[in-house]
Amino acid sequence: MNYVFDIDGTLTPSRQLINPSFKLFFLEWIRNRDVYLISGSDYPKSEEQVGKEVLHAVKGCFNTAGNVYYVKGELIYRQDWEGPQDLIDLLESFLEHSSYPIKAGNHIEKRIGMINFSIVGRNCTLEQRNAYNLYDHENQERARLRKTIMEQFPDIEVSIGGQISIDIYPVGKNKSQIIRNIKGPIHFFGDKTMEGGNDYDLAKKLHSPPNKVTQVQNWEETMQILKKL
Ligand code: M1P
Repeated sequence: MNYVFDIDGTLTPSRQLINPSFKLFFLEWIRNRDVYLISGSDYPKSEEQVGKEVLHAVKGCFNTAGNVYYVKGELIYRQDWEGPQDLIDLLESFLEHSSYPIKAGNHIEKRIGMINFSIVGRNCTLEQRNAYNLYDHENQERARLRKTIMEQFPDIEVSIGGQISIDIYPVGKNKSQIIRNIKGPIHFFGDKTMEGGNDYDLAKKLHSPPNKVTQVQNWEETMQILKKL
């Protein structure tokens, strides 16, 4: 069995560092197992969050929704994508018209193969991040942005990854694309496996045996489950 873990919300709190005791446990757990990581974030952020030891202990790490692949720190492939100018204009108009009062900066982040967009901005503090997340739960702002983009750009797919942002990429260039690089059955752990979430497309392809999907609420639940495996 291959084990694939999402990072934010599954192995760490969103955009935060891995818990030190969970890290020790996880390093031991992955010994002699075929383990891969997948994130919407880029490789440097994954390294910052889980550390080099974990990234080098797993078989491979897929980043920016599988548009980049690293094995033990070595870049294996990358698929670039420049979003069209019309899309950038639309994101800028969302920013201008959102009634959310805090705009902390770094709202449109171009990554390899995708664009990450956030109304509150990636430069927000942890407090601002949590506050936006609460606002979004109540107002469903990200779900509305997602719907509008997908209606206006049929070749583009949008998913809601972590707490404050949406991930935007060409249709099909979502996390499910990593399957072709992994031989054999896959047990996938993710926190956003519901429709619209950024683990959904991968989870959908793995829903029947011999594959398996486990949806978790947070890293604590992941740890409890791994202890029993
Ligand atoms: O990996 C999950 C998500 O983590 C971050 O989301 P947010 O900043 O909204 O909590 C982003 O890196 C996002 O791209 C990614 O999908």
